[in-house]
Amino acid sequence: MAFADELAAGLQARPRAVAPKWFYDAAGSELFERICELPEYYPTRTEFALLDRHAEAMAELIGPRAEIVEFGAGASRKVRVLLDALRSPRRFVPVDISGEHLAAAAARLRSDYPALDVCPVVADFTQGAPALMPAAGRRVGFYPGSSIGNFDPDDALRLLQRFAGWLGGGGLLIGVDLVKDPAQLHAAYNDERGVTAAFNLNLWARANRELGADFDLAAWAHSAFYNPPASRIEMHLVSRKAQTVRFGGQRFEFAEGDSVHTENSYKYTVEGFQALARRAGWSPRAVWTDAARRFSIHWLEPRGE
Ligand code: AVJ
Repeated sequence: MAFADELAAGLQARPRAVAPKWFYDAAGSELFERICELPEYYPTRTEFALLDRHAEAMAELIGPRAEIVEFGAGASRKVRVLLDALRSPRRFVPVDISGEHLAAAAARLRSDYPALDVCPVVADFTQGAPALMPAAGRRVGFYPGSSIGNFDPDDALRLLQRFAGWLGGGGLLIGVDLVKDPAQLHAAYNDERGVTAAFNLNLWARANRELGADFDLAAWAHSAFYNPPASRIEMHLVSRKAQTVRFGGQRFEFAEGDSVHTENSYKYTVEGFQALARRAGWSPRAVWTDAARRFSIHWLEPRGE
C-alpha cells in the first residue's frame, strides 16, 4: 500500500498506528543518520566496533566469492567493514525502500570497490520477495542495526523464515539490540538534542510535503518509553490538544492526549533471539557481543533437514 492509504488506514484504526518504514524519506533518512551519531544512541557505535573487531571471523564463516544482500541498506556504511575483510566478494545487493538514498550509496560504493558488482534493488521487502538476480556466489544476508526489532515477534519470525527462502541456502549475519537497563534505553530514544523527536515528527512533516496534509507539528509531542513486559521501546506521537487534520479529502479528529503509535523497537536476550531464529529454521552458529552486552551480531546458517 502507498503512504497515503496506509496513513489514512492507520489513523482510522484503534489504537492508531503507522508503520516505521514510512519514516525514511530523504529527510527522515538524514535524521536517522544523525541519530546514529548521538552520544546516547549506543547501537550503531557498538555494532560498528563488533564488526571491526570480528570482521575476519565473519569473513571466514561467509567464505570467498560471496554475494551479500543487505536488507534495509540505507547508506550502506556498515557493509564496508565486511567487504574489506571478505575474500573476493562478487556482488553487493543493497535492498531499500528509499530509492534516492540507495542510488547515492551505490554510486559511492562502486567508486570505492571497482571490482564489486553493486546491484541495488528498490523494494519494500516487508511486503514480498525483492526481485533478485540469480546469485553470483554464495548468497549471504546482512541485516544490521537491529532493524529486526521493528517487528512484533510473530512478524520477526515470518521475516526470518522468508530470508531463509530468499537466501537459498546461504547464511544470515544479523545485528540485534539487547535488553538492558531501562534508563539507558530511555536515553537512547529521548536524546538531549531532540533529533529522535524530529525523526518521529518527520512522519507528519512528510505527510505535509507528500500528501498536502495539514499537520501542525507544534501541536504534537514525541513520546518514547520502554515497555518492560513486551521488551520493547515504543514511540508515539501524542496530540497536545483537540485538533483536526485533513488530507486526501478526509478529516481526522484527535482529542488532547490521543496517540499514534509510530514504532516498536524490540530488545532481545542472546538466548531469546537464538530461540526465535531456531523456530524460523536457522541454526545459530556464532554470536558476538561487546563487554557490556549492549548489542549482538549473530551468524545463522540454514538448518539442514
Ligand atoms: C533502525 C529500527 C533499528 O529501533 O533503534 C532509532 C530506529 N528509532 N531511534 C531503532 C530508531 C528511533 C532504529 N532501527
